[in-house]
Amino acid sequence: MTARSKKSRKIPEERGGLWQLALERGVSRRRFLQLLSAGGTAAVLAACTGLPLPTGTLPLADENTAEAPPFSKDPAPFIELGGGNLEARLENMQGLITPSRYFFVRNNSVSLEVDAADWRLTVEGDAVASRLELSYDDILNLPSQTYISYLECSGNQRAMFDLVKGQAAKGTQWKTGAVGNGVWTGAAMRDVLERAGITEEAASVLLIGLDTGSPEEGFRRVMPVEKAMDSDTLLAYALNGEVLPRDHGFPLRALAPGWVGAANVKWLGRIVVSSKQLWTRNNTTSYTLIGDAYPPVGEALGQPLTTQTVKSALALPWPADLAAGEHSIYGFAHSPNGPIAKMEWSSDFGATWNGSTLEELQIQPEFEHLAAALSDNAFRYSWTRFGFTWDAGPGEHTIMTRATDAAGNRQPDEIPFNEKGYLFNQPVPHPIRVT
Ligand SMILES: Nc1nc2c(c(=O)[nH]1)N[C@H]1C(S)=C(S)[C@@H](COP(=O)(O)O)O[C@H]1N2
Ligand SMILES: [Mo]
Repeated sequence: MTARSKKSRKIPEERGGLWQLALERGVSRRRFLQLLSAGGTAAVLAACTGLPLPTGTLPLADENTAEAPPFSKDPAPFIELGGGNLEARLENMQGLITPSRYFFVRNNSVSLEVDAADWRLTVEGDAVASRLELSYDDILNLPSQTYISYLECSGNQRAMFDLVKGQAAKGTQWKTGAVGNGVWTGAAMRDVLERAGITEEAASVLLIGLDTGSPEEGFRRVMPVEKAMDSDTLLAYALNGEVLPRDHGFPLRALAPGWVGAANVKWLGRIVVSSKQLWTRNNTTSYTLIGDAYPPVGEALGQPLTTQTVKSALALPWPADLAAGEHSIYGFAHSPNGPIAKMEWSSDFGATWNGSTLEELQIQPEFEHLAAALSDNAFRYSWTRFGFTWDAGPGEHTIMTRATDAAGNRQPDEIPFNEKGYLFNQPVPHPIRVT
């Protein structure tokens, strides 16, 4: 018996999160070891969830020289916006958790295919004691957390600058579907930074994705050390109990709950911890609020984005077609500051507002098997589903919705313009034709 296989016989006790997950799924110790030696940790995760291995872990066909397809998932249920962007249809989402087949994708280039066996995460920079290199197994061996969080692109609802305010903003013209709500599993980013010996001087944590195609070498986004060291910020390797799909960053992505989508770097390969405030394209010209209302900060042309804002949308096609009569209308609302406390809707452009029912934060039957794996307080970053009954009369209508979070933040009547169209959160007048 080789040293390597001897070592793997002892693994379960040290496997922490993954072995725990296997136990919860009723995978025997023997089967766990078999899976581990045959297909590595990805095979164990796949067995735990009863789902096939992600294509990212399968060998490439030899003749596969054609240009890589931009996505690994079926684009059919989405609105294709061109480039690497798949907009979700909220009306497909029948429960609290967004199935990954309906989860939006935002790629600055294409979905990268990474072999987890060769992949390493490196942590370096002048504000760590020493350079650290971790394998996929090393990451899976760290203590894990599982919680629900929404993930939203800062450009979600960008089309509304044009459609609602009459001033078009540059960028992908998302309507309301650049958002989803997932069950995420991962290690705390803090644990990895501490293992590298992060120092008191640390100021910026630069996350670098392995995808090229963006103007800089890899997709780069700077995170302030406070957010990187927040115990809720994850290095995530599973979505909805499955191995993280390739389109969402297999093998590892950052998860920065409440923060703009761009902070959640996919196909993460390098972390640079710096004692200086770092500036890159993605916190100076992109993912930055630029406009009269946003005085420049540091080397940025405006205000670099941090958190998302309180927001809501109806789960209806755009425009929606309904038959005259009573309808149950529903939608989703979210805030980076915790739960939604109040929802209102208006069919007269906000002249009068009506109360809406907030649904209990509860996992739908499709994902009930994940309930046991949830950490304490696992719904704190979840979106909320809301609903109301609308008696539709024939004609052209609009319905607006307005969310207020538990901290008292309400969607504003009007927001100032910014050149790249980020963080639109005025109530959206959703067009509905009734016949
Ligand atoms: N490496 C890498 N990470 C990335 C991106 C990217 O293009 N490359 N896009 C970012 C943006 S702008 C968003 S909104 C989210 C989208 O995550 P999703 O595609 O999993 O929904 O990923 C972020 N992480
Ligand atoms: Mo984004």
